[in-house]
Amino acid sequence: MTPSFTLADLGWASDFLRQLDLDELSATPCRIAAVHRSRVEALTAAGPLSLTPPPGLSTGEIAVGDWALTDGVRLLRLLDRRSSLSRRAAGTAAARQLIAANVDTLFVVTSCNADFNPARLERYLALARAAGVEPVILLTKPDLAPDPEAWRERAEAIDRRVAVRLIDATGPEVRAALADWCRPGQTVALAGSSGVGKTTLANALTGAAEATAPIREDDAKGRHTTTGRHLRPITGGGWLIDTPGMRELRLTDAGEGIAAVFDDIDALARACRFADCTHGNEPGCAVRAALAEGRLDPGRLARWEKLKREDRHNSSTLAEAHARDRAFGRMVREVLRDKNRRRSDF
Ligand SMILES: Nc1nc2c(ncn2[C@@H]2O[C@H](COP(=O)(O)OP(=O)(O)OP(=O)(O)O)[C@@H](O)[C@H]2O)c(=O)[nH]1
Ligand SMILES: [Mg+2]
Ligand SMILES: [Zn+2]
Repeated sequence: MTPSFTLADLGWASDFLRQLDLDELSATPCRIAAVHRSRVEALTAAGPLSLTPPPGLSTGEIAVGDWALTDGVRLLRLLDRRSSLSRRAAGTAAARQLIAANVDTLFVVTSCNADFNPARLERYLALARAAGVEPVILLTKPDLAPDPEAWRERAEAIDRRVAVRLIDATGPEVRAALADWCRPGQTVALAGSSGVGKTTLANALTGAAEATAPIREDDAKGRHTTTGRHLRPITGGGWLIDTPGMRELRLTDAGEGIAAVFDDIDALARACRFADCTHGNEPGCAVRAALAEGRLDPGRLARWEKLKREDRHNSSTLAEAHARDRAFGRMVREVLRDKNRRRSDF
C-alpha cells in the first residue's frame, strides 16, 4: 500500500509556488525522495514517480528533499532551495557534495558519554547555521549516565539559543519528545558520530517497517546505486532525511555559520583596533584582552581559530577547483572553435 500525501504534507509552501511561471502551473510539483546514478525517485500528491533528469542536469546536482517540477516522466526543473546541507566531498577533490535540501531541523546527536565533544558540536551547529537549518542537540543514552543533567548543562552552554533534549533513543517517548519538529510538512535530518543512536532514533520516528526503504530503484540495468539517503515519512507527520556517513564533516564556505555560533568571539574581533587583526601581537586586540581578563575561554578561542582555518582552506581549494574547471571549459571551447574554423576553411 502506498500512503498518499497532500502537497502540504510533503512540505510544499508558498515560497516554492511563487517560483512558478504561468506556463508551469500545469506541471506537477514533486519532492525528491531518493537520488540514484541516473534517475531520481520523487513523491507527488498522486503518488511516487521514478524520473529522469533533464539534459544538462546531473543527479549529483539534485538532493534528497529538493522540490522540482515534473511532467510525470521527466524532471523538468529544480526549484530554489530554502536550505541545503552540503559538505566537502571525501577524498582530495575539493567538490561540494550535497547532502540534503529543504531541511527545517538538523538533529545533532551525541551521547551522555565520551562521544560528547564541544568542538564537534560547534562544527555541526556552524554547518546547520550556514545551511539555513535550525540545529537541535539530542543527547542520547541518558539512561546509562549517572548524571544526565550535567551533560545537558554542558550542551546548553555551547549555544544558549539551541534547544537541547535528553532522549533515550531506545525508549518509547522518542516521537513525543521530538514532536515540535516533526509536524506535517516539516523535514528533519540526523547528524552525529557512529554509535550515538541515529539509526535507533530514525527507526523510532519512522516505525521499524520503514527500515527497508519504501522506494527502490528499478533501472533497466538492474544496477542499484543509491547514495543511501532517503526521504522517509515520520509516523504522525513530517519527514526524515537519513544521512549516514556524515562522520567526516568538513566545512565549506561556512564563514557565516561559524560567526553565528561564535558570535561572542566575533563581536570581540570586530572591536579590535585593526580590521584585519590576527589576534597575535597587534595593539588594541579585544580578543587577547578578553582572554587576559578571563572573559574568554582559551579552549573556545582555539576551536574558533581551528574552524576558521579549516573553512578558509576548504573554501580556497574549492575556489581553485572552480577556476580549473573554468580554464578547462575555455580550452575545450577554443579547441572546438578551432576545429569549426578549419572545417569551414575547406
Ligand atoms: N541504552 C541506550 N542505548 C542506546 C541509545 N541510543 C542508542 N543506543 C544503542 O547504541 C547502539 C548504536 O546505536 P545506532 O542507532 O546503531 O547508532 P548510529 O548513530 O546509527 O551509528 P552509525 O550507524 O554507526 O553511525 C545500539 O546498540 C543502540 O541500541 C540510548 O539512548 N540508550
Ligand atoms: Mg546508523
Ligand atoms: Zn584582535
